[in-house]
Amino acid sequence: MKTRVLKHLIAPHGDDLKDLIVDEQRAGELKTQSRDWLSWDLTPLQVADLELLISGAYSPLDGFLSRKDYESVVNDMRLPDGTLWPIPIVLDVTDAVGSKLKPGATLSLRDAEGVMLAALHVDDVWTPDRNADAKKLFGTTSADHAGVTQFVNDLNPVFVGGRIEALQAPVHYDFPSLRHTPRSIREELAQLGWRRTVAYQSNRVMHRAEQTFTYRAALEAKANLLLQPMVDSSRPENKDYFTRIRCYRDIDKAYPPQTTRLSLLPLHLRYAGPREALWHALIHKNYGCTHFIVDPALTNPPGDKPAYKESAYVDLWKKHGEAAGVVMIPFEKLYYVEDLDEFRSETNIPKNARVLTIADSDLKDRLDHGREIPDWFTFGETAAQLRRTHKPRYEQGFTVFFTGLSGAGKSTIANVLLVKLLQLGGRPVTLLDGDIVRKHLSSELGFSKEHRDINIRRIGFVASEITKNGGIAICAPIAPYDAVRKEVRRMVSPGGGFLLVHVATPLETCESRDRKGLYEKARAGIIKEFTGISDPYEVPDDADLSLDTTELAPEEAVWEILMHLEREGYIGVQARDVQ
Ligand code: PPS
Repeated sequence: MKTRVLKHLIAPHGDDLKDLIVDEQRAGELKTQSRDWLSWDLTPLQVADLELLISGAYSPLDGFLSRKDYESVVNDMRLPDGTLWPIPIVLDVTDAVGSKLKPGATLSLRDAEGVMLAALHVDDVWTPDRNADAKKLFGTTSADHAGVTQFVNDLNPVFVGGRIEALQAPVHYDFPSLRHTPRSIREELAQLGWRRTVAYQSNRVMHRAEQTFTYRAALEAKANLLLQPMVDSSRPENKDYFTRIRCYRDIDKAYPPQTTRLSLLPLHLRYAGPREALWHALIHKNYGCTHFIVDPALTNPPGDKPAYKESAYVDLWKKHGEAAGVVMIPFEKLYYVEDLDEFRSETNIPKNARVLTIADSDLKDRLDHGREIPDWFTFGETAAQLRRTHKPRYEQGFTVFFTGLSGAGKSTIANVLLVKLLQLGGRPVTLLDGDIVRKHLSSELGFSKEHRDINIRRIGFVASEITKNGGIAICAPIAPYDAVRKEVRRMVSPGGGFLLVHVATPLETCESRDRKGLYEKARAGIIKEFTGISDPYEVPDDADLSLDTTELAPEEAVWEILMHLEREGYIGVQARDVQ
């Protein structure tokens, strides 16, 4: 009965939907045998690939590609038997593990907790020329291309290919009710009688424009809609997928009842442009979809200029669309035409009509400052979800990071700032002064570049935790190196504000003060590697404020910092609060 119903659906890629989970008896055997096997702890990307292999989303693959398959995919976008498959699915391991593996061996694949998920029966172990292969896959070897760096730098050097026997799928505790296998989605589509289904895959929050586009696309294709938001948490920009998925859970209701289905896709992006979009289409076909909305923004690497033009997607589809067996629907950005109270594509906007859009940066700005998010732009539930996560700046945490020479006045200003912020109230304040940190966090460290960088990274980590949780961190180390200061900014910024204050008191002033007598010792060569004397200080080019204490009293310096924080919206300072 079930087979007859399923027949109405589009066939899986390669006609056979894989399911790599073995029965209980075989699982027991594999577990027992695994005592003698080598183990590999899977990376997040590999866990995602394994999950999609196991569930059949990567049908017709039944394991990680062997060398012959890999080369055929990289060179021709096809498996050796001619089946279209544009992206290589590989298991990359370290030299140490690779050197111990031979064809015929079995490798046990484990998740981060050490649970054995699958056995890999090794066919091939080889070291590919990843630079040459990146050129074929991405059309470039540029280090600015996120796909290239992921493939060339992030993957381990040795690839292992072979068939998979799985004991269990990776376990997810987040949104379990929204996770499905291609088989379960297919059964559901068949039961609902959906023969034609449009897949929409996205790693962004959907607003009214995207909802309208997907609704119209499904209507035009006389099809239903499968929304597949991605749950790739490997990159910082995708970290907050919890908020995204909560938004999707609500947006579901914006479509007519019984027309739309929501399911999470644990897929990691490769940023391989058109060939990746073609690959996504095959995955959606395995979920039972006949149409696929192709948004070039999804598979282009992040950057100002797209690496792959829209026309490249259309061209590749012309060449391989038939082999893919899925209809491509090019995504179109829609604009809100105020006079018509309607979304239109760029070519359909009446002359002189007032068009409204909100760019990502504008939306962030509105959230930062607690400004209105208009109803024409997004749904009330979506705006509320975004506000829950992205608090206005006056409720966000922040870090004030001082840098400057020894004796420049960092600690004095930091202490006054601490007191003023406590007087202002509203947030917990933590002072991470150079001396305190060196005593409690970095007591084993010296003053080599390597040790100073470790010290600053530790401070950055603590500051980012404090900031993320809504507190204020004041840091006051010398922090002489630019690169690690920038690293700290990148660590802290996603969770709140970051203000770099250069205490730019000149060396002569610091040396003439010489409160601790350290300069004298440094000049005499008693203290080695002393910043400004026998060790470098890289003046920041990205300081938000620069203060020279030769001319400023500590209270004046702190007042400038408070004014800056107020201008940026992090605090509201009334005169009585700081007097
Ligand atoms: S760093 O470079 O940011 O890791 O340094 P930091 O943790 O702020 O520590 C600086 C304080 O350590 C004392 N000290 C030295 N400073 C610079 N170079 C050398 N070689 C050195 N040896 C000891 C010095 O008192 C610094 O304190 P401040 O408060 O900056 O004067």
